[in-house]
Amino acid sequence: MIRHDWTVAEARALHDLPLFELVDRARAVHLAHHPDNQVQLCTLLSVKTGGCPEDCAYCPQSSHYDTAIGSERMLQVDEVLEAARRAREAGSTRFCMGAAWREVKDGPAFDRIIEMVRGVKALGLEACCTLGMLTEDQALRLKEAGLDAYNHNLDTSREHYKSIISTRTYQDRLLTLRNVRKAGITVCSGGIIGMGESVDDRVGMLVELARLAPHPESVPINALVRVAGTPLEHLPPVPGTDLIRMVATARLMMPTSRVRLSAGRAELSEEAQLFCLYAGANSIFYGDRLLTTPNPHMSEDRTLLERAGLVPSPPTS
Ligand code: SAM
Ligand code: DTB
Ligand code: SF4
Repeated sequence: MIRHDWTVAEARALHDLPLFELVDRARAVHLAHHPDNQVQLCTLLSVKTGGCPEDCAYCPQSSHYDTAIGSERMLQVDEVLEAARRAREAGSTRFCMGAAWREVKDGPAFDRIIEMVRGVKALGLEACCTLGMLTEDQALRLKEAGLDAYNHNLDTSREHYKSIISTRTYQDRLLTLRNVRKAGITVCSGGIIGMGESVDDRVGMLVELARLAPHPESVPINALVRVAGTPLEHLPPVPGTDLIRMVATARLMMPTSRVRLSAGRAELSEEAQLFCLYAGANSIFYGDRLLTTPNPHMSEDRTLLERAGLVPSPPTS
């Protein structure tokens, strides 16, 4: 049954089950709704890196913090399409373009994004963007260009949000998600664990995501990549079991969504990654880098999948 009325207490009761019981339940739901042994491979590319005016405490691209990432020029369309071609040749089916923007502004930069989306679609890939806040008109233009999905994360619970970001509100995020949905683009929205939040914050975020009707088609679960110079750099790493619990709880609450095991895999053992894929994750970021930080090497990921008998899922569009 698909539900949009989960309470934090209910979500918490699932999350806190003995691990094997939680995973057994999540696996049963997973098998009822998704083809077994398939993992969607998505490749990320930062098309505009650094210099972002927002103050997201986790982010190496925020201009508020002194990190190794400076503000770079926006990539040209052909540079992006070359990377997309390589991603397709490596077996990826979705290509996601990210920009370190607070919001999309109409004009030449957005026009260039539109060309990138058209080009990625012409290569036969699913196209996704993550560009910050969007108006309804901008979402419609992206849809017309063929955009399949828009990533815009809630990141954490409504309560914890204020301790992580001061330059925009939770409501701003929800409004953009609504604009994306209205334009007929699929929604990709999830968050990050390991930012000093409580377990109630973690499940509270899942409750907010599950409140969206329909549920987001993809739910990325990131473990914080602790980047030098950001306010969160000295937080402790996320234990693998915490990620497994988040993935399994997301799978139980949003049975038909793709759950993506996202940032943080480079610090996670192969066994913990496989446990997440067993517990309901069915998508990963594939490529040697995420946006600005390292991801496991593609050859390592291929080996991991092959050893486990997992195969890339076919494109859905
Ligand atoms: N600027 C746009 C925005 O914030 O929506 C798009 C790019 S932003 C980098 C996309 C997402 O990456 C963020 O919402 C956050 O969830 C994730 N992210 C950024 N830095 C991260 C980090 N250090 N560790 C884990 N996830 C991170
Ligand atoms: C998401 O949830 N995780 C990705 C993607 N959506 C855009 C981004 C992770 C970024 C990790 C830090 C970096 O590489 O800059
Ligand atoms: Fe900017 Fe996005 Fe990074 Fe926040 S997460 S600082 S909005 S690039």
